[in-house]
Amino acid sequence: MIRLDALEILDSRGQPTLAVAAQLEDGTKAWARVPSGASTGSKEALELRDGDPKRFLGKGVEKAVAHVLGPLQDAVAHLSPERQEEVDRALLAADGTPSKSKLGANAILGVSMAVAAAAAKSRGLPLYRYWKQEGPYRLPVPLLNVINGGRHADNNLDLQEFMLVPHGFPTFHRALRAAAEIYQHLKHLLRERNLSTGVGDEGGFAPDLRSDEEALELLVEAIERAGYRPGEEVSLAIDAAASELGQKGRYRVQGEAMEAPSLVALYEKWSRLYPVVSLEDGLGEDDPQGWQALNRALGNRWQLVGDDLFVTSRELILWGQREKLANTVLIKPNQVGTLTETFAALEACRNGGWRAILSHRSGETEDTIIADLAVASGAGQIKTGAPARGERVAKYNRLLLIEKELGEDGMYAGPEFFPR
Ligand code: 2PG
Ligand code: MG
Repeated sequence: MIRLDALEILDSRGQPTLAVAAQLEDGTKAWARVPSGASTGSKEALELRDGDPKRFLGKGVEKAVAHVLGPLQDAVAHLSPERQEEVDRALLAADGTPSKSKLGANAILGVSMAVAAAAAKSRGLPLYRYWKQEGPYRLPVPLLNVINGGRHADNNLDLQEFMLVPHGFPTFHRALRAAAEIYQHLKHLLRERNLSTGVGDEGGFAPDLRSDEEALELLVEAIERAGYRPGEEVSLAIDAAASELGQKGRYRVQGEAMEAPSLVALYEKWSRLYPVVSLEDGLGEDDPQGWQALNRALGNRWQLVGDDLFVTSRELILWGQREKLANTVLIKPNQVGTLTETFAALEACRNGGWRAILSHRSGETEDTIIADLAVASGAGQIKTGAPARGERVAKYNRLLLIEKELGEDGMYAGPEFFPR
């Protein structure tokens, strides 16, 4: 037996989102909260909004709440909470559309996650152990977004995210400490140059800079000031979110219009100048030829990550593997809408010899399920914003706790994933 509850709450941008609870026969009740993206891929499952301009400027989620309490409740009422696949199949059947547009992927994912959380709690297990009973466990390398641009900030940077990758440390907590120290040094550096230390949606600083390259330079300088070795201990990652930079293989970067080959050449130049190890959405979701060229040019040196390109869809990942478009996938449960489909996407990565990165959304809550997912899946990487702001550090703090809980049974993935 599963009894659902649902509530409209606020996300980190102050927009409404959904909290869903599942209560089981033994009385156990657990809540899950659903995140929300800004730079969304066009093939993502549909996030249902009320569209009533009198409430939250049209962004209310009362319909999604009603769908949880009505049709989704009916679909799962008599199922066993431990049978996640059956639960998720019933949710999909209740919706019946490929994009989950009838009941809303936010409503569906909320139920999917709440059921898992309640089942784990009723067994007295933390989620990561509920999903993976036996160790050893892998603690993920965090990709920390410390300079925000694009759709996540009102500054002049075209690219959306400039991240620290503290891979060269023996433990997760030591790696996180390095990133937190670098973040503070970066703040001082910006102040000294009279640049803004205001932050963007994911807690990274959002100054106006002369160019996107200057962001990379600032990061290298901040790493050095903090006393770490760029490239050896701490490297860089970029999310260009290039679907936002143009259409049909034409992009606008640093004031210049260019086609895929010029943008690939720019990335190649950066690969010689800066200690970058990972590039996400370097090209648009509608430019597979561009991706192939990028993969040929940099695929053996950089992690090339598809976010808008694959939207956590197993089918699209398999297509990407056949077409040799990338080598890594960003995994966001709310792009696809159920935990079962999220696991299927992770499995497709593993089977194809690709990497996977668990990821937050730019609109987040205090929910920490992606931290547990990262550990349970052994994906080895997580991207969840700056080492600042409650909704971001909630995930990092959860990982600190898991690491402590695991002791000898937990291994930091840094040296394994980014040997330098
Ligand atoms: C991204 C995400 C998260 P959003 O593009 O990777 O950083 O942003 O949630 O806005 O899609
Ligand atoms: Mg992205």
